Amino acid sequence: MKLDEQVITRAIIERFTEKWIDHLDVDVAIVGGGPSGLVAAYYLAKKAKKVALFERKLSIGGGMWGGGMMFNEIVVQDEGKKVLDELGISTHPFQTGYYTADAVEATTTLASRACQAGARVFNLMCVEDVIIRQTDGPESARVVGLVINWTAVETAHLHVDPLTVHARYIIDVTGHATELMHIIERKSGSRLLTKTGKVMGERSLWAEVAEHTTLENTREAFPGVYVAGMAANATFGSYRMGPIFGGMLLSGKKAAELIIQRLEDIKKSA
Ligand code: 48H
Repeated sequence: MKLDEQVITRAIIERFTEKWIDHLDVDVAIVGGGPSGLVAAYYLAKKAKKVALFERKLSIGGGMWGGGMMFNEIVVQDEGKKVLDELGISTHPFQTGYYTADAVEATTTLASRACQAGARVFNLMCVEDVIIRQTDGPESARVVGLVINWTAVETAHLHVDPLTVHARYIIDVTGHATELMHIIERKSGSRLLTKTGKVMGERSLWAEVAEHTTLENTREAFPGVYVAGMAANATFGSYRMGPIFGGMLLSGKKAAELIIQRLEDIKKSA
């Protein structure tokens, strides 16, 4: 068979454009392709929800590739192991209640399960703002979409306007930076659903407490926006946990379950 460069080029442009147009209005837009974002994408897509995940970097996986301090192994506890089991990721008992997993196997399998379940990943795109609608004054404000741009535009500080995507729900899984919640705090003119009404900030390392609070803090932090993973603790003012990943996995799963419930409720009441 003779290969035609024009066909190859057209195939890429047409297929990417189709994929993108098909995801301009989604059930859930996920900001960040770290472990919690990928797990959320997997469980949402598995329930046939339309999911677009935006990741600033070329590679998805966030902080999981590097394990702890570039030793590419991660640790999970009993509860976290269950999620790895469900996803088909091998775990190895270390001592009672602690398991390790190869960080590269964990990251690549998470990514592949999310994509194969139907979630669409848009890498090299960053979310630079949100779309907010108010039906009745600032207290009725709700995030209804994202403002996205190429990472290359951000990196090169080019003055190029962004494009948009609409979503019924959004998950901020941007990790330690909690980027979306900071933008919403700054621009919405409304309080976040935290005690202070603002991003409360991440506290120093305390693995035991942080792993529990990651789950408790996985919830709606502004109408239409859930926080999960490290961003959940940063938003609601709890601790970091170091390279134990059970909380991240369980948090992504919990965010997906909460949103699935909300979407089902909307469907029933329609
Ligand atoms: C597009 C963006 C944007 C944006 C950021 O940091 P992550 O791995 O986040 P989590 O919460 O899934 O996992 C946290 C974990 O990796 C970790 O850091 C832990 C457990 N730390 C404990 C400790 O004590 O240090 O992934 C976030 C992803 C990254 O890939 C970013 O590039 C991406 O989000 N991202 N993508 N638009 N505005 N902001």
